Amino acid sequence: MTADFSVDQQRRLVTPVPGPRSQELHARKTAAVSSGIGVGLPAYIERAGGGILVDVDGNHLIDFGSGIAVTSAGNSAPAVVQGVRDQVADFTHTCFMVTPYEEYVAVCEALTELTPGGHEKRSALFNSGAEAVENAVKIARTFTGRSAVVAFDHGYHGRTNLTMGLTAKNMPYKHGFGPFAPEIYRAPMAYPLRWPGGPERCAEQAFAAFVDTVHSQVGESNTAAVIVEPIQGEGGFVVPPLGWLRQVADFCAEHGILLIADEIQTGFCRTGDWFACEFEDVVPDLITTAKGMAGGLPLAAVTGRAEVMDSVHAGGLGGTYGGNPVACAAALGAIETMRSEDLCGRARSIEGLFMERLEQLRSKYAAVADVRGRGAMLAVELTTGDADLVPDPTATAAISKHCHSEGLVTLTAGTFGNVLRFLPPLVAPDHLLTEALDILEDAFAKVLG
Ligand code: PLZ
Repeated sequence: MTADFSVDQQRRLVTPVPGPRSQELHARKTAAVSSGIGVGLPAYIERAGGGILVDVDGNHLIDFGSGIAVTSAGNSAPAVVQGVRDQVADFTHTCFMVTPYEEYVAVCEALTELTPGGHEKRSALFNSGAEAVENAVKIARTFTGRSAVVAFDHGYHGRTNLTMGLTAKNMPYKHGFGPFAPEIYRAPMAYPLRWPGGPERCAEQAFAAFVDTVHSQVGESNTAAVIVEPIQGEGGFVVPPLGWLRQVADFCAEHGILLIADEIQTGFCRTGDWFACEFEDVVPDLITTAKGMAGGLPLAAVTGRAEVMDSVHAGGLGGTYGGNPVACAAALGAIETMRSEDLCGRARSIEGLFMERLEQLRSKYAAVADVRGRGAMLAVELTTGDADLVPDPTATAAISKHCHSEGLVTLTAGTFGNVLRFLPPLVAPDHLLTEALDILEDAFAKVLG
């Protein structure tokens, strides 16, 4: 890998985290920003690159979050910076629907090439993941002439009204924000650790339960789409057992139901492939992408079969800023970086490095009920250590907090708040990852020891 980082790749703490300047800014935040916008670690960032975030007090923090799986190709990655600089100097906006430009088309061409399946495809660009999901549902309804959408337990698809309805978890995403959009149904998720019949029977039984939901509660011929994250993100990095996704895809194909793969978190090399569906050779009808695609600028897409995407009347899709030229230039830079640095391969080597250490934690602590994930999307699920798998969100939060105080930015996830998840930038050098895993090990000893 080319170590072309503008920021020194060393952890360095010069004040407690958060330090005094961050605390001052946080007081201003409290006075000016809605309390509805929560903050995980109030260390205010002024620079970042590689695997390091530099805060306003001068602390160099190791980044295990990538801004929730966004800065996979790096923070201010050189090709992203160059693309954005050039583009912002040329023009910042025309609205593609008014007078178009090449960068939008080039991003859609890249999506055709990179997403699963060799069939003819089309894409449409949007600003956020939630917006992409909303539009995927619109497109699926138009194409099929059906209205119902089936999502899964523990699924996360966004915070807009339709996507809140698709999202499973009440607190904090949905609580008090209803009523939600109609014609959304939920099937059990193939969650091996927590499947009542045990992990061995999870694939088969969860598939049967899914079929039963569609058949008896919705009706196959009323179902426009099934939306699934190939590995669940906010829901706790739940990895369904091999074979389950393929069965779901085959069932959808058999009944004319469109399969929407929500790869907003899993996409763009994160799981060791360009897209997580590839692991099982599943080709979705529609795929939603965002996050890692544009190196931190807001850009999202729906990509799908040409006949599906072209079933929508002209003017039926769009938005003022969707596919903004600066965001598209950033995406072209991020994609170029993923290709030239083989970031899919890098994600797989990160998996190897992490898994060895995480498995050690599993063998040492009964509270570690599961270690799972793929590529650089990895997690540990914590329980109170008994056979009932009672979730332990308190220990999870305490471990995360300890990591924060040591300058390691960690995230939690899961319906029960008991999953520590790891999403390092794919360009983070090994020595930082190793040091961060040492910090994590100390945090486990301190909290669970
Ligand atoms: N689908 C699979 O992971 C965004 C949300 C963080 P937006 N996940 C991070 C939060 O608390 O808001 C996400 C996702 C999957 C859709 C989305 C939504 O993407 O760009 O946040 O709208």
